[in-house]
Amino acid sequence: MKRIFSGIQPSGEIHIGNYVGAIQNWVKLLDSCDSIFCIVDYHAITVEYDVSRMQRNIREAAIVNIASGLDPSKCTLFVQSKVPEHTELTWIFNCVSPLGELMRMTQFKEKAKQHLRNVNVGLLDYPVLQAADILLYKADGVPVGEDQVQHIEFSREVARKFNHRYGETFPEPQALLTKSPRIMGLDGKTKMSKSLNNYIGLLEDGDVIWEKLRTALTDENRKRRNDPGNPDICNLFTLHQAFSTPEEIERINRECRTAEIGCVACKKNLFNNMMAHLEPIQKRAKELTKDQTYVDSVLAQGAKRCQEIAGEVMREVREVIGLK
Ligand code: AQP
Repeated sequence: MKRIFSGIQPSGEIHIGNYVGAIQNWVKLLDSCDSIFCIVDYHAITVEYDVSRMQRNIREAAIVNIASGLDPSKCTLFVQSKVPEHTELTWIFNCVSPLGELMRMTQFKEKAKQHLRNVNVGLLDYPVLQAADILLYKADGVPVGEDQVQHIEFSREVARKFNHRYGETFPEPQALLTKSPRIMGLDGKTKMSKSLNNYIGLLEDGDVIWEKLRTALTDENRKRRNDPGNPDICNLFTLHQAFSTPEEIERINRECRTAEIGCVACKKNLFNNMMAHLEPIQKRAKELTKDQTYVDSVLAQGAKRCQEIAGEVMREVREVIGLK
């Protein structure tokens, strides 16, 4: 059975970009892969964060993931900092990682601009920690959104460099994408992101979601109701593709281009489909919130299994690098 690994940062509310770009794929792969999912708290501390909210964010990330369909009997879910081998392997990978490549990473450049007063080494080293996360479990596949493809490419390079220097040890993992790998924020300008106020949270109330959709940017060139629109450049059409049926997507595509449907009706349609999808997740999340013991036990079992795998792989790594 192939192994997949993927992570999510406990950096705020999990949103429909995370869900459509990554979590849906995680759920789809559960039956065919040995699936390991990680709440990557070490990644989340590379930017300024509210220390008092961290544990709540970690717990909420676990709850949302389980409620979204990550059945704990079919996968392993754990918190990164509970397996210290992640940081140990990061150091070893630091010593084969090209600095120039790290400085050219798109996410680093964007984050460095966003956090001018806190361009720390961790921000630069983020892809190395990510390579360690993945390779510590010798994962074959990494289901992620498009924003992470460059980092997976980097992980492949780290595996190649390590193998070249020390002998064949790690597989080269493949990025696995969904059919909607990049969801833009409601402003239509930047990627939907927890750390930017441009998202629809998976657990948000219907009236909050409707207000966000109602005011979301569509095709900017469509000024009046009777102007034809262009779904190819409309962010909300991307969301229809994630939440509506193929027949509806086809109809919206046609009726938008001929101005038969206006943006408000199109948004209402999307809202109904989105809520039909999110309501069962929200209901399950409410139940899980009341059953903290269960959520904690899922994370504890996950950490136990990962400590075992990671311990094994690190023994092998220490041996091949001459530090046994
Ligand atoms: N907008 C998105 N569209 C598609 N996939 C996305 N992912 C994130 N945003 C989108 C995918 O979700 C997984 C978890 O990523 P993350 O925890 O880094 O999510 P985030 O919302 O991007 O988090 P932050 O804290 O706001 O981080 P930055 O600012 O770094 O983006 C990944 O598989 C990701 O690809």
